[in-house]
Amino acid sequence: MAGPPPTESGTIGRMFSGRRVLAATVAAAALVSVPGAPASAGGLPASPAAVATPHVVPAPTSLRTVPGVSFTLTRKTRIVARPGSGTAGSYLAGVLRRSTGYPLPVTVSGGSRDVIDLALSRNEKGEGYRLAVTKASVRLEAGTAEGLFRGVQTLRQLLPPSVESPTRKPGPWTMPGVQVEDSPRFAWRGIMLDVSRHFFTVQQVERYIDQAAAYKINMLHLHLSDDQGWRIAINGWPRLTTYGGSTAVGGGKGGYYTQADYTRIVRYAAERYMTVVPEIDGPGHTNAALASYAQLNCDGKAPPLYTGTEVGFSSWCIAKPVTYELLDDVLGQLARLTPGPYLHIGGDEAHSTTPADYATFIGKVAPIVGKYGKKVAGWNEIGAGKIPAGSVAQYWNTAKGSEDGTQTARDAVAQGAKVVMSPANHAYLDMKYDENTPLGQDWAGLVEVQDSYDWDPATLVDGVTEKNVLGVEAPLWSETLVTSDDIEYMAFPRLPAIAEIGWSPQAARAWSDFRLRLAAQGPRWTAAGVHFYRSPQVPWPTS
Ligand code: NGO
Repeated sequence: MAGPPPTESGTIGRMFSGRRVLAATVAAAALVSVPGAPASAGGLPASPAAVATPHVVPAPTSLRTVPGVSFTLTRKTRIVARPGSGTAGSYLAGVLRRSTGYPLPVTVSGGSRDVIDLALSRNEKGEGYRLAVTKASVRLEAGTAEGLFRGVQTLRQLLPPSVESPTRKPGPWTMPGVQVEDSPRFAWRGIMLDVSRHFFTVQQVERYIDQAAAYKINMLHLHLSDDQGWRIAINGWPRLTTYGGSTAVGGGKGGYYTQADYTRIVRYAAERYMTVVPEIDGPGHTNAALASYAQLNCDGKAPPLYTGTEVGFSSWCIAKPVTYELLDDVLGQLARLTPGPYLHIGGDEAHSTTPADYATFIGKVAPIVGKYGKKVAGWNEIGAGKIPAGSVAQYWNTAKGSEDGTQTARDAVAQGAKVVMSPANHAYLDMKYDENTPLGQDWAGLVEVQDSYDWDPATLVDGVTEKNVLGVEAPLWSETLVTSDDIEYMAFPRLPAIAEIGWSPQAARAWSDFRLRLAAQGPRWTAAGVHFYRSPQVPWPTS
């Protein structure tokens, strides 16, 4: 390899002993207070190469810079996407062509100079990848196409922020010489979007998918039904959407996905190696469906549509066979439309269902999910019912102090379930940042960026340890959110914090280091037109 041997560099070259990480963090703080600016603090000379120090989020397992080495994209650069590399090459070309204006042809083979070379390798597995930037080329290797796609997200962050612009910018397009080795801590790194309280179009969902994919998110949980709206067309039950989907919180016009729309979202996500998990909430949070069909109600009377924000007042009629006929159709159709292994059955806040009825309900619905070849996912409450081993319980209560949440999560684990961590006081993107945040709620407290970052999924709930945890997910509930700007303002910069918790080793994570790397994302979001919250906790670059 050309150039001097790799050295551990300030910000994210690390070995994962606690001491080592601390040293790296301190060095980072001294060297880079403003990302991209020449390092001069502490009397150190500015770097001779005008190439920004890499500030990658989520932090890779190891990143070493190679001093004096860099790679510059040119009009002649080619992207070589070798057989088996999936969408990684074309996705990268799509991002880079917009801002560079270069042709960047994608070919299946090619030379060794002026190329970005994506190849499968037996040395890597799963989502793991290895990235080497030298003077002549960029080489990305992974065991799977998915791994290459994750590596592409790291590669993007090595280029100047304006590379994220949707329109042509001047460059130069230079990356620092690096060697990266990386693989994720957790298999499930999710986002959830509530399309029920307010409806978001396919295009809005796609925009959020791309924004999340940049931080290596791999699960998209769609909250498709709630008291205020039913958002997925189900054959044989047209009123669920034509009536039950006709409004939203505050009385807006609502909306719904046809099955073709849903399939478009699933495909768009799959091209970004993101698995869709559809949620049909029950037995609570069911008013929109109950309003659509009188026969679903125990008293045979349909309640009115609901556009408020209270929770806990609705329940499926547990004793009526029609409830399960409906759910068989809904879950069967969703299973057919969803390539991913999970169907999410909700299960939260069933305050109008007796505990015995709740257990009956879970006992009837879980087998329907199994019958259609899928695994059960649900909010942690499902642990109170009988669920098959291999199910997923999503912990959403506030950390500590939630006896019920802790108990049901443990009950789920005792039945062989894994836990996805979404503690509301850390991971809920709909919580306000501070008392002045114009959007969001505060029932779980105010959640500033550091609150979203400083926790460990493996120690949050007593009795639920690392081996029980499948991953993390950042839910975005939409009672107060209407536009894509609203989504982005609540998700950025907290979503990257949750993404890093899901991806990076716990021992490698420190807030003092993360806030600097996060600051470097600001100009990227500005270039991309992402509307984000300029948290005072983060030293955003001023220019
Ligand atoms: C709770 C509730 C949702 C709300 C959300 C608002 C869960 C799992 N159920 O979380 O219906 O929208 O809080 O933050």
